[in-house]
Amino acid sequence: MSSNRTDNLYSCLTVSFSERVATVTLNRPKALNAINASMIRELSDVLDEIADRDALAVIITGAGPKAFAAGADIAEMSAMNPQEATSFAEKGQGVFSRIESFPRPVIAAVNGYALGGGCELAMACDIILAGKKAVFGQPEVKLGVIPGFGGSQRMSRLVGRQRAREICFTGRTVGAEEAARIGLAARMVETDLLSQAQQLALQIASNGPRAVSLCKRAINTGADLDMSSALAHEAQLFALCFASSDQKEGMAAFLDKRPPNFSGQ
Ligand code: DAK
Repeated sequence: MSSNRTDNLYSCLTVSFSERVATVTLNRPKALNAINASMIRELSDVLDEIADRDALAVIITGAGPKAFAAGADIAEMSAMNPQEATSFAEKGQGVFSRIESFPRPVIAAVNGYALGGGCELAMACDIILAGKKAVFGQPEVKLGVIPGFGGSQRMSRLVGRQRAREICFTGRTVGAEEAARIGLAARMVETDLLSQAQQLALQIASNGPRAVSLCKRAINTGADLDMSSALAHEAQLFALCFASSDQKEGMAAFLDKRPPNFSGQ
C-alpha cells in the first residue's frame, strides 16, 4: 500500500501512507507547528483514519526545518476563557493518551524544537528519534504555568525524577545528544531522520503485529504497576499470543526455516 493524501481533509497536519506505515506531519510551520485546538482535533481524527487503513506503524514529525512542535499555541491559549481552557486540556490529554495506548507503535521523528506541548507529544509516542537539531524542553514555568499535557509525569518516567525536576524547574532546553544520553530519546540520528524513522517503522512492521501491539501494552501498563502485578499482566498477555495465528505462523516459519507471513490475527 503506498499513497499520499492530497485531498486536504486536514488543515493543521498531513498524512501519507507508504508500505503500511503512516506518516503524520504537524503542519503549521509558520507558527513552528504550535499545537492549537484544531490540531488536537485532527490528531484524533487522523488516528481514526490510520486505524481504518490498518497501518502497522505510525511516524509523527513536524513540517519545515525548524520544529517538531514549539508547544501549545500560546496565542490561542492566551485568549482562552476557563471553559475553553478546560476543553483544550481535556481534549489534549485525551489525544495524547490515545497515542500512548494506540495499538500500533508510534515513532516521534523530532526534527527541531519539541518544546512544552511538543515535547509532551513526543513523549506520548513509543520511541523518540532525535534529529541532530532536535531541542527538547518543558519551558512552561517561564510562562507561569506547568506542563499540562502530561509532561511532568512522562518526563520523570523517562529520565527519572531528579533530572525531570531539573529540566522542568529551569525550563532549560535539552539537545539531541543529551536527550539520547538520558533516555528522553531512544537515539540521535545524524542524517536522514525521516528515512531512518521509516526504516525503524518497517523493521517493527515486519514482526508479528499482534505481538508488537501486546508488547506495547505490556510495557506501558506494567510501568505503572508493582513488579509482581506487572509480571502477572505480562503472563496474561503472553498467554493471549497463543490464541493468535501470528504465534502459530511465527513459530512454524522458524521451524520450517522460512520467513513468516503474519496476518496480524
Ligand atoms: N505558540 C504560538 N506561536 C509560536 C509558538 C507557540 N508555542 N512558538 C513559536 N511561535 C511562533 C512565533 O510567535 C513566531 O510567529 P511570528 O512572530 O512569525 O508570527 C514564529 O512561530 C516563529 O517563532 P520565533 O520568531 O520565536 O522563532 P525563533 O527561532 O526566534 O525562536 C523558539 C524559536 C522555539 C525558541 C521560540 O519561538 C519560542 O520560545 N517559542 C515558545 C516556546 C514555548 O514556550 N513553548 C511552550 C509553550 S506552552 C495545558 C496543556 C498544555 C500546555 C499547558 C497547559 N493544560 C492541559 C492545562 C502546554 C503549554 C505549552 O506548550
